[in-house]
Amino acid sequence: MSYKNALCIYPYKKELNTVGFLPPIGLEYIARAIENLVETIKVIDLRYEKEPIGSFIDNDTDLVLMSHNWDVEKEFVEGTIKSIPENITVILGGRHATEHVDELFRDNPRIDGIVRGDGEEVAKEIVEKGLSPDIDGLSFRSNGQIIHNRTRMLEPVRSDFYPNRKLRRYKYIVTLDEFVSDIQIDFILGSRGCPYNCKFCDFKFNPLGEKRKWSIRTPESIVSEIKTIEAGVIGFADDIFTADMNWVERLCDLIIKEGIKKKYAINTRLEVAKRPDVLRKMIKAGFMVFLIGVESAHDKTLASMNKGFDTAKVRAYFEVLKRFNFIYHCYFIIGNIGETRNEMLDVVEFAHELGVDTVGLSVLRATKYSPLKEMVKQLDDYHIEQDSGKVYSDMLSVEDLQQIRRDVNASFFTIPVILRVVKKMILHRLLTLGRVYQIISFTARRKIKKMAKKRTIRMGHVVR
Ligand code: B12
Ligand code: SF4
Repeated sequence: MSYKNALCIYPYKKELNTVGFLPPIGLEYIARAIENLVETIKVIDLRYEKEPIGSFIDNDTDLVLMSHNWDVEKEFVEGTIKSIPENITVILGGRHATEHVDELFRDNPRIDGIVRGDGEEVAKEIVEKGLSPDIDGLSFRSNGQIIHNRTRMLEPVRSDFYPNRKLRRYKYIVTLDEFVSDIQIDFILGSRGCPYNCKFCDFKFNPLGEKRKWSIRTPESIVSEIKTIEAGVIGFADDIFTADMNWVERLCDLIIKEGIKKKYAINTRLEVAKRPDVLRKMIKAGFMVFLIGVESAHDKTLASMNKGFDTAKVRAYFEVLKRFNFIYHCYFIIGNIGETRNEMLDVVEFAHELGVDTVGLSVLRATKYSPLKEMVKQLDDYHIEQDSGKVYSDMLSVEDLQQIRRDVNASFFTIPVILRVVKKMILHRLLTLGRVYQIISFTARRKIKKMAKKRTIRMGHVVR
């Protein structure tokens, strides 16, 4: 073996401000892949660690494996890379690393190698052979040059292989802003890829810009992994969990048969409403939160993004969904091409009419491989902000769009909506009465803070 003592690092301090920390299962997959090849292995998550990085490195450490998924906290991530002693090989992997190979090598002389795309097999080969031109999917530094090896073929998701959660030093807890629950959360991967083709979406692409072939694990393997998980709430990291409802039904049957009592959150599509028989089983098996992309309140937008449904269908699907007590968290995009400010604000009324429980709002982004890039290029009045990829127009700047996003968010969360969510959480046994009181006072505090902030902004406008 070329390396014996590995340290795996998740190198962020905050990640997102709104949701709590979720476990870095990508890095834990890498740890699982090499655990039998090295003599020692540690996984540390810097969001939790109080001690400096040096306290986890000893004289024997010869390999550092780091996830680099996002373009946030640049200084902190780069500082961490810089602080690794010279004698240790530093390898990066993950989404951001895959999309920014050359920039990262240029700006960080301490990076020895970058793994592009899925890292399990590449990491294994690195431990076995060192940084070698034979390893597909690896870019590495050699005599002052950057060598880019061939791209690796994408493998289907594996049934026999789980992330290594045993090396975890922390408990991951459901958190929203300052509200910290006592509920443990974990993540699991049941499938990879997505058979649909929505135009704005890069879920279905791997970080190399290739459309990953959709593949699923056996329900048996998922259930046996679930049995190893301590947390009561599990999020499926799948791009789309419900592409094959017969598979979902088999999984539910197995969970019910095994008597497993956990709660699950999934990314899904509205078309699940076509199978109320499976929805009934999903409730029984513990499925609780549906994350659904509705994207817009307007037919012209839904058609242009190739979403596969119009607003009439959305209404019809929700008529079925409303019969089930899942918590519906729906994604909407602010800044859809061709929509006016008022059309964007229509999200509030549309979501209320449907019976959506919570909304996830994001400003339209054209990421590195997004087909949207071509679309925007053809339009004189639309542009892409360089670093963020956010799409804006001559009519509405990125700042305007962000304000619309804040306005939609603030108007959506009314008292009846909040009470419905609380009721559903009680039904799913996620909340006790004590917790309900805490949430209500937390929400009230948040609302008051927001109103105060809004007033300050308005006053700011008057002064200017
Ligand atoms: C869970 C999740 C989150 C969690 C992250 C939890 C965590 N700590 O990991 C949270 C909620 C924090 C999150 C936030 C965001 N997310 Co998110 N998220 C996901 C989701 C659903 C699952 C990620 C996952 O676990 N995948 C499964 C694991 C196995 O894959 P993986 O992490 O990629 O790891 C593999 C490789 O990358 C590689 N690898 C990873 N690390 C390493 C390290 C080494 C050394 C090596 C060798 C290899 C390697 O090997 C791993 C195994 O194959 C994905 C969608 C998806 N299906 O992937 C979106 C996704 C990654 N998120 C996305 C986005 C856009 C965001 C947000 C910007 C959303 C927002 N508007 O705020 C934020 C960004 C956060 C930030 N800091 O700014 C996009 C990224 C798009 C892009 N092109 O970059 C995705 C793809 C969804 C999408 N298309 O919109 N997200
Ligand atoms: S938005 Fe969802 S359904 Fe559409 S392509 Fe992306 S992952 Fe698939």
